[in-house]
Amino acid sequence: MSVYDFREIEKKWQTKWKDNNQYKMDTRDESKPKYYCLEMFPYPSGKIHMGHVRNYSIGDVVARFKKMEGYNVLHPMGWDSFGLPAENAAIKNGIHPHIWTMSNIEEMKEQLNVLGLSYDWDREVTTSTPEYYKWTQKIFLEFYKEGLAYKKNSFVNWCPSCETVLANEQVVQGCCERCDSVVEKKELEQWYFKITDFAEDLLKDLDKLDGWPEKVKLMQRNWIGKSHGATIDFKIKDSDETITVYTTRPDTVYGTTFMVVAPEAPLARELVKGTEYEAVLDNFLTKIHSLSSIERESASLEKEGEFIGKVVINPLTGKEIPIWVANYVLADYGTGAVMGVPAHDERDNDFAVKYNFDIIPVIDENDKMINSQEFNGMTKEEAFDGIIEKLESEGKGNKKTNYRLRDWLISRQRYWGCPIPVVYCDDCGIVPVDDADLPVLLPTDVEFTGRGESPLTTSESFKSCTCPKCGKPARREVDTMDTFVDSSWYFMRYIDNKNEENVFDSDIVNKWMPVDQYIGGVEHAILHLLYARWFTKAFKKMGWTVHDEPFQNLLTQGMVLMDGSKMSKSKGNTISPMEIIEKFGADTARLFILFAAPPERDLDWSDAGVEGCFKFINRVYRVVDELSYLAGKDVEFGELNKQDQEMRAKTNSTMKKVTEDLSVKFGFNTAIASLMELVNELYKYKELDNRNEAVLKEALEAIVVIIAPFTPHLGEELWTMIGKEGSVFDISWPKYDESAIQLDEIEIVVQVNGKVRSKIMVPVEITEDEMKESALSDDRVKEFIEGKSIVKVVSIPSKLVNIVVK
Ligand code: ANZ
Ligand code: ZN
Repeated sequence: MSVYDFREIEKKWQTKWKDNNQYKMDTRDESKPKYYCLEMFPYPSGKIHMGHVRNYSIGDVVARFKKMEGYNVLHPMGWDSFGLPAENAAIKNGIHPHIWTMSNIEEMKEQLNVLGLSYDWDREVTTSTPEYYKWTQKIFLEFYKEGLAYKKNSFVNWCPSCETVLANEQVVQGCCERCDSVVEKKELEQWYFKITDFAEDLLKDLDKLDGWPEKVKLMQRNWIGKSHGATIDFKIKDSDETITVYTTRPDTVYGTTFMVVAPEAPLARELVKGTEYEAVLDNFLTKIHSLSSIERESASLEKEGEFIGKVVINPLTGKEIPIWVANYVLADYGTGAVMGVPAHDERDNDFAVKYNFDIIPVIDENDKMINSQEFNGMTKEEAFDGIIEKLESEGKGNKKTNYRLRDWLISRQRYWGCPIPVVYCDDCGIVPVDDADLPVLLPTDVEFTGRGESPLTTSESFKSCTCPKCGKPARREVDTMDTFVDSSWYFMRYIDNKNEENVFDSDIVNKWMPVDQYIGGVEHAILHLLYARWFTKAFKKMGWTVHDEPFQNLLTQGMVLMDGSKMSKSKGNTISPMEIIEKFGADTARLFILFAAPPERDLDWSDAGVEGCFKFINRVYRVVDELSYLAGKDVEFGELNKQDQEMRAKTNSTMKKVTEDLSVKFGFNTAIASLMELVNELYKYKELDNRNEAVLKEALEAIVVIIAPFTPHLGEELWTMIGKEGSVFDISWPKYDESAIQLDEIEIVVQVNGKVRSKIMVPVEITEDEMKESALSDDRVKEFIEGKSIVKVVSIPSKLVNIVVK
């Protein structure tokens, strides 16, 4: 008898897989249908954590199962390897970010291999290598040509500690997502991607994504934030100019008693130009700049403002209304100007109370319009349409939909990112780098001090260049791109990662996209997915690809918790995957993580659970070892007795359940649970004196095949032990014998007071008492007997239960 030596087994199979190129696949092989299984690629921090183990174990089961189902499976892995940590390491330890990154990648790749993941490493992409970022740069230039990348001067979120610009989404409640410092505002010229051009498509195409969790689609919808309303023009008194506001409540226009403008908006500056109010605005700006964005956007913000000297006229009432600047108006939403309706808007109300503006209600308690001239008596919905119509006919406003979505600010004042491939020439302005000169390489002579603006400014060799257009001395762009740019198209590069001529070959990408199954953390539910969706739409518009959406199905896996809270370094409640693997092996780690909870739910770490899985694996190993003598034996079912039939039924119904669990939903935990039952049954059955060896063999093979995708090293080992050749992953997923299952259960009818109320499945050999019990505990039956008293229960064996209640 041999013992389960996971160290030897796992090493052995990892080596074999590597030597045999087991996971190499050919995207141009058309003999099978394609299946693209993708897990979110990691940032190479150097060590994998339990979240990775979970994410990648799920993906691995899907990939292995789909392959056995007969698909040509693309299952790649790579590295999202630009980003701040490498640069911080350089500042702290003086290691060049490239060296730090590459050594982390090596370490992490080793760890992923130790987990037994079925990646085709020939398709690996590393976003920080010139081979990859050359194409990120090419994409940028194509976007620029299409007008999808542009530069603008604007107030940006500035983290004083990271000394970098942050995108809105990197600001969490007014603080830097990375270091928690309070974010400030700073005016800079920045590159943007015009994602708002596709706002409507990004919203509407969510409806096509049946395979996405509703909650993720909702988060995307909210982020895009479409609203319906109107723009209304207010004429400035004694001037030809007008101020346009965006409102979602045109029905309240008669209740407008003031106008408020965002102090940072260019409009505010224009309004005070050349007047004594210039100083007022300046003072006010200084005052609010010391306010954090948390405070600016919070509902409880103490509203503050200043009159800035001008008056507008309400287009419908002709009434004069003062213009103020106010801290609660945002410069980059709508038009940056708001009509103040204190009777119906809370923020406006706070402001009006503080500064003594009139509060005129225009809708009464019965939801009828008042104080609104000819609209009085209407519902607010009627007034909404009616007022827009009136404004439009008088040329004073327009119906308007608005999106909360902002363009994507991609400039970063950082070194370790993809250089933006443009130069600035005094004569020619912004000049794109020629394709032939790509990639614009990151220089190596850079100082990492952690201060000032982009570190690239410290490299003279990088900064000074010649203009591609006129040949005169020019300056190179010193900002790099947001790393979300790199991860917005990596899944297309995997398909054709060796292409040296182009970003990718359109034909092959069109064949392989969209990704059939994408798996990753819910923390990427908004930005990464939105950006990847936008890239996909932009590529389509440029004629590179044909698909509308990148990810057909999305699984967002739950977190790995320890005592109810997320495992995290800062909380010190982490378990290192490598320690677990050391102790129990990768197969046990994988099995536990797949068994402990459904994939989309949070999972509570349990040492006892891990040990339980280890014991189970040992149990499987022992029984296979014990029965492996059957390998060389020719056996036949012959005449089967009741117990043989039951064992066969169990084997085949388990096969059926696992197949369904894996192909229609991600029922890994339930699949493993039924496998455990099957193993228990086999243990009992094999002890019978008159056991049938063909039945044993059938059960044994089923167990080996079922366990293989979850615990691949063990699967291969057992496959060899039962006398099979080659890899278990090269076989077709076995079919089950439906006729063997039928025996196992029968359907019986349940009546309440003589009326058929339910049909339930029960084991063939059920006793009458058990039959009655099952009937009484059936959910549908319960509805009819709840709160009533049971007079009697009668039954006909294998057929019917009748419950009499009153
Ligand atoms: C008048 C009004 C009356 C408004 C009322 C609301 C309620 P959503 O729904 O989020 O799109 N608004 C417009 N631009 C703004 C800006 N730059 N900064 C701050 N607030 C702004 O919000 C649209 C509403 O937010 C608009 O409708 C406007 O106030 C305000 F009973 O106009 B409303
Ligand atoms: Zn020039």
